[in-house]
Amino acid sequence: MKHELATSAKQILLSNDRNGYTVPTDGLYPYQWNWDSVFVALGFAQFDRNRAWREIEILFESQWDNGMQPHIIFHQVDPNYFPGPSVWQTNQPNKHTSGITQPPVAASIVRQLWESGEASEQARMEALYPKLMAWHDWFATYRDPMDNGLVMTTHPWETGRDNSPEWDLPMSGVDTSQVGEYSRRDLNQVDQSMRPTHEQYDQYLAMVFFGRDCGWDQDEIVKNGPFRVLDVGMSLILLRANQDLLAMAQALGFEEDCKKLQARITKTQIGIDFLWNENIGAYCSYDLIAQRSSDSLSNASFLAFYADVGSPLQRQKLTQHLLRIKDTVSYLLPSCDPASEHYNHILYWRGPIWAVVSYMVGLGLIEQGETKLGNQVMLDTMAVIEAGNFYESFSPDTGEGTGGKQFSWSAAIWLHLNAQRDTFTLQDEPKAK
Ligand code: 9WN
Repeated sequence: MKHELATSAKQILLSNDRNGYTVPTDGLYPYQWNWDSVFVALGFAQFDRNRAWREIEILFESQWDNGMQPHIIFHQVDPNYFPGPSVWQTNQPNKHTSGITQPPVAASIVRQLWESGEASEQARMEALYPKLMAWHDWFATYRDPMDNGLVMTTHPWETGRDNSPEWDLPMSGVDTSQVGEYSRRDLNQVDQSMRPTHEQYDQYLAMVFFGRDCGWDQDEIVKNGPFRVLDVGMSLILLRANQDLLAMAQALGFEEDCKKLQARITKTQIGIDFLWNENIGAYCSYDLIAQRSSDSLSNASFLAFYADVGSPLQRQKLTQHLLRIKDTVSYLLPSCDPASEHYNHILYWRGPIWAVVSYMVGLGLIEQGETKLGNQVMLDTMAVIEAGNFYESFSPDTGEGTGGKQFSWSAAIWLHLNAQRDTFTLQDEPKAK
């Protein structure tokens, strides 16, 4: 059974391979996506390490000169996806990309590949290192408006958690009057009940048009863009990624970079308290335009462990939330709190489980000594993928697959976790005498 699943998972990655990069799924997402690709590398690493590195190397070939690593690389034109390159109009020399970024997971995965690889693979880490650093510099230059190490996002697509209720308030102010007619392609592949509404799509496009109309001028987008939100997910992912980049800088003996990275890490470790919402008992995203917390607990809030932040009391509040949620769903970890009025077990980022976020949360819990809960997250993640068959996401209530089928990152995360399956036990740890 496990052997057959491993064969299917491998097959999905190979069939979504487009000569060195991988599409998230055939049809629905026909291009290379940023954070999808770095997670996909973890899956390839189980059977083809060269291909794993290649995935990330090809991604970074399309990095912008200002350091931004875009969220989509349009390696060729495909009519199945909207909005494509002719809508984004990013006009970058020799590259066709979207105009926004995505969560900076890459440095953390590159560190894993490097540490688990042969000595000869160090050269590939070394070649990627300056590109990762340039991307992190871009975040520090353009996306830290409060100078407290928290990431400001300018589009829900940047966060990767596209229509989380966290964005409802900030999106409500977006003027859609100039959007005009367009034809969505996602609904040709996936039922509307699982996808964002038309109103949300109008808002997504209005934000793209703002960027396009100012020529993707970062200063303008950051100062006057219609969506300016401190994202708890990207902030915690960048904090972790800075720690992983620091480990690489230390190994390479880059002293100046070490100092710079350490200063950024410290800044975020202090700054993150700005996002702590005492009423909710969690870190929550924050709308910089309305100056209000989202008051919304999502799977990203639990990335606190992955980023190694939080006082003992804050961590206790987070684990209490997890234990409560565990009692109300069949599988951890839903993308939205099941107690929220917005919870819907099949609707995009308002309930379904995304294996990649669960993987980061599970890893953080295990690293920080919440082993049993972390193992539960990992086992549930594997269980839904096995029940739901490599879909894009999964219902926490029924385990059924939601969104796109034959999904690369679900296959990759399963391959990665399956290789460590025996380490995920649910027995209580023996009490110290
Ligand atoms: C927009 C590819 C991407 C993921 C995102 C997920 C979804 C795109 C969309 O698919 O976003 O970027 O069209 O819905 O939300 O996390 O990277 O899998």
